[in-house]
Amino acid sequence: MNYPESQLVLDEIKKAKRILLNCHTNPDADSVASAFALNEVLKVHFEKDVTIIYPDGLPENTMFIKDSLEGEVVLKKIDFNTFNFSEYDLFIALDSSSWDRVRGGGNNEKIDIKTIVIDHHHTNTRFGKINIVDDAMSSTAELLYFIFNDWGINPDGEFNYSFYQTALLTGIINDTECFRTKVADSKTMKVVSDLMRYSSKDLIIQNLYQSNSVTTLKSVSDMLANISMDESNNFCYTYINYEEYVKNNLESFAKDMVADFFINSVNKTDFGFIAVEKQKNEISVSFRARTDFDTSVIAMELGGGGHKIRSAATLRNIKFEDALDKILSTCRKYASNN
Ligand SMILES: [Mn+2]
Repeated sequence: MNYPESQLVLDEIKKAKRILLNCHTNPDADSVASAFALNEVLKVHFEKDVTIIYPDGLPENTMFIKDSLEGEVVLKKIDFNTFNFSEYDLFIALDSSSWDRVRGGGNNEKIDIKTIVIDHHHTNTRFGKINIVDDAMSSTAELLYFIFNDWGINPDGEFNYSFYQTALLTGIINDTECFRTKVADSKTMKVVSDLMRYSSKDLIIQNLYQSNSVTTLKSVSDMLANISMDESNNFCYTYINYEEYVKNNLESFAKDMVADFFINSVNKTDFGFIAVEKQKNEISVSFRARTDFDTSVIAMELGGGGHKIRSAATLRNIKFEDALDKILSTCRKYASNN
C-alpha cells in the first residue's frame, strides 16, 4: 500500500452509486486530466454513475484526452449555489487545496456532501472526510497513479487495463512543465516511463504545447509588454490591467504560457509573477520560481496558495494599482529575507 487511506477511499467508492468529480476553478491540465483518469476507472472498472462538475470553462487543449478513454465522460459546468448535490452520494475533490479552489469566486463555504480530497498541494487545508494529500507528488495525476496501484489497477494487474494512462501522463507533463521542474524527480520519471508503455508522450506534448493559435501568441506578447525586473530583489514581473485585457481581446490561456515559459526564465532571478485583471477589481497573480525560492509563502499571504515552485492568488475588490503595490511589497518582504 502506498497510502493507508486508499482502502478507505475505495470503500466509500464501492458504497456510492452516483459520484461527482471536480475540475477546479481556472482549471489546468492536471485538474482536467485527473478528473478524466478517475472518471475512467470509476466508470469502466467500478461501473459507477460519474459526473465531472466545474465552475469555469475547461481548457480546449485537454479535450484530446477524451479520445483515449473507453468510458463516457459527462461534463457539467455548474453554479455551486444552485446545483442539487443531494442527488449524489460522494464528491471527490481533485487537485484543489481548499473549497475556494473547488467552487471559485472566493467562496469557501462547504457543501453538504461526503467529500474525499485527493491533492498534491503543500497548502492543502484537508477539507474532506478522507484526505490523501502528498506534496511530494509532481501532480494529482501522479498521486492517482499510486492510488490506482493500491486498488490493484495497473496494466500488469488482474484487471489488465490501460485506457486511463494518457490522462495521467498529461497531468504529469503539465505540472512538471514538460519535465523541467525539480519536482520531476527520478520517482516521477519512473512513473512516466511506465505510463509511456500505453500512452504517447509526443501526442500529449503536441496538444499541450504545440497547438497554439497565432491569437494566443499575440496575447502572450501583449502580456509580456510590461515586463520589468526588480534587480535588488531578484525577481521579474509583468501585468495586464482590465482595460488592456479587454482592448487587446486577450486569451486567459496565454497567462499560463507566460507563467510556465517566460517569468521563470530570466537570468539572475529567483522567481517571477504575472498579474492579470480579467474582471474589474479582481486580479489573479501566478508565481513561478526559477530557484529553490518558496513562492507559496507570498501566495499565502495574498490569500492564495500552491507549491514552492508554482503558486497563485486572487485579490478581490481592490483597484488594480493597489493590488500591484500589495503584490510587489509582499514579494519584496519575502525576497529580502532570502
Ligand atoms: Mn496539480
